[in-house]
Amino acid sequence: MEPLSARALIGQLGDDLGWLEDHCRHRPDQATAAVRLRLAAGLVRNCIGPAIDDQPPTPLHVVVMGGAGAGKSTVANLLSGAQAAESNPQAGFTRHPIAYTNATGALSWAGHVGFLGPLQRLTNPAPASLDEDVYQVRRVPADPTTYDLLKDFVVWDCPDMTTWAAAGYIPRLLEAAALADVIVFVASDERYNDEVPTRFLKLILEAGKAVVIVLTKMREADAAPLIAHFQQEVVSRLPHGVVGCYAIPFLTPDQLADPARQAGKYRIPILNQVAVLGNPPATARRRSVFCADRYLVQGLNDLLSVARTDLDALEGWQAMVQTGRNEFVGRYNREYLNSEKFRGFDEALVRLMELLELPAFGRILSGALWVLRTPYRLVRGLLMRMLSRPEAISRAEQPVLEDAYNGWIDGLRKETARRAESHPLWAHLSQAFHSGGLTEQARDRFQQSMRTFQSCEAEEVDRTARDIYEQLQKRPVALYALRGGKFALDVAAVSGSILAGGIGWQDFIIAPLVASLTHQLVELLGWGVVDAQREKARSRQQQLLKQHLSEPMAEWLTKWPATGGSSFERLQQALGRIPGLVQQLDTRVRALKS
Ligand SMILES: Nc1nc2c(ncn2[C@@H]2O[C@H](COP(=O)(O)OP(=O)(O)O)[C@@H](O)[C@H]2O)c(=O)[nH]1
Ligand SMILES: [Mg+2]
Repeated sequence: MEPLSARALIGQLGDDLGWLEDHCRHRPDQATAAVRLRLAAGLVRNCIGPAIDDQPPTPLHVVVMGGAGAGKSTVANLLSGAQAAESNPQAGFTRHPIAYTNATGALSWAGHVGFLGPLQRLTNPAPASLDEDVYQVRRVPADPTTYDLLKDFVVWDCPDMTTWAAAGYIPRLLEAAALADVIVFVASDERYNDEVPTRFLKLILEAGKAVVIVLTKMREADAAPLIAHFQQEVVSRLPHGVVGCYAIPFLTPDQLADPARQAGKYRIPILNQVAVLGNPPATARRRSVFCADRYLVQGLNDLLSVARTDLDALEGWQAMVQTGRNEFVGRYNREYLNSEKFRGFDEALVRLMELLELPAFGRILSGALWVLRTPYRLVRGLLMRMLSRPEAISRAEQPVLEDAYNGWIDGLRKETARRAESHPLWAHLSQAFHSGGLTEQARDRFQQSMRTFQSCEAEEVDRTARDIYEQLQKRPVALYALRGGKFALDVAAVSGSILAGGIGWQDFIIAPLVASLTHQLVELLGWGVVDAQREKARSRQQQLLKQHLSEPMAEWLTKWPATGGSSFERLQQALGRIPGLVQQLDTRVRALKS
């Protein structure tokens, strides 16, 4: 794969992962996979992307996440020092990520290409409950009398982690999670170990994020035991990465209204923890980027395994096509090729024997021998006619091919229909066979391939047969030696047997008999040569069938689901491309070290 520019790389990888995510989201059993893919795409776009595109490390991003009503907005206010986030008793109030930044800082970080993926930045103020693929940035005026985290950080308030299904607003919160340099995970006393938020927490830790836990709404006296309990029951079972665990007991309305001044006791330790994690910013950002990269590289197989069922189905189709192909070839052999006589070769034998006769003056001698063999020829012809069984009528090639092909396609059509319910690939193929034109397209292909095959085949058989005598014609020395040899054999045999028995009437029987025997011997040798060539032609023909017909047809059928802009084509593209893109990304991230 060509090395891409940082931006092209981020764009392409983000797209491919995003496509896979989308692909999984529509499968009921692949919600987890969709969540992971979205996080991975987010890491590429929001975390690694800006770093390899030479963006400055500041501001860092601290992202507040947690279950419904856990107190996320309250904690976001605590961090930013103002009551900027709408905390609301209504569960699921916040529907898109909201960034709190200081009043004067540049917003160039939000302008990086691919930032937060499909989330558009709202340009006009809107309530947190706006349920769209957007994010907004709210400016918080600095308060010189209190600690100002917004100097170096952007604080993000997020929608609730209420469902593990990657639908609705969940992808939005994953997008923000991917961006984070620090995650503040909020859990309330009463629901500190809810299943869904804890699963998200685990995922975020797996992605290498630094996590600060904040437990809320307990009685002051319960704070320490609750933290100990949480550490033991939850944190100890999670991957590493939880850097601190803090409690914010029930706040009074005053404290809620002015957290910076009234709730400093709880606020300052958390701010200190976040600030430490972000100091110096370049190191903090590098850590986020390296961890994200490691997650992608190490988790790649896992991420791509989401397409396992699709790949299984594609492989199942491939195997089905191959089985059909073997049957096609087997049937062609059985019903045509094995019984094909290649008549052209009989003629070649006649030509070969003719060649072995002496030319010119020798023809007279050959002629004499020919006359001598007359009784033999007559008897042989008679015998052959008596003995030869009526020939099994071998079928013509074309209908055999057509039938075998129809069998192949019918088999595929039936099997795909049978499996249509089990995977979208089968449904796609079955539909294509029945009404999507696949049958017709395949037939066109087949006809085309068959024409090529047959023309190559005719030429090939003809050439192999011709070769039998042409090779000899081209080598006059060998030809004369053979002719001479045959003649010498004839003469020696005839004269030898005459001399042995003495001259007499019996020679009229012996001479033709011996001349016939030697001729028959030579003809048998000729048959041997021709039969060997006939077999050669048969196996060449098998090769031609493979080369021009069965193989291209099988290949075309195998690839069919992954062509024509189908989702399987996109799937194969994505799967083929992602590993190389991740490798390029990894190379760029490693280069950041120096
Ligand atoms: N009294 C009191 N109410 C709280 C406290 N923390 C959160 N709440 C209330 O709990 C509700 C949910 O809090 P919020 O921060 O909006 O939770 P989110 O849904 O996670 O953002 C709101 O009505 C808050 O005012 C607290 O410490 N004390
Ligand atoms: Mg909220």
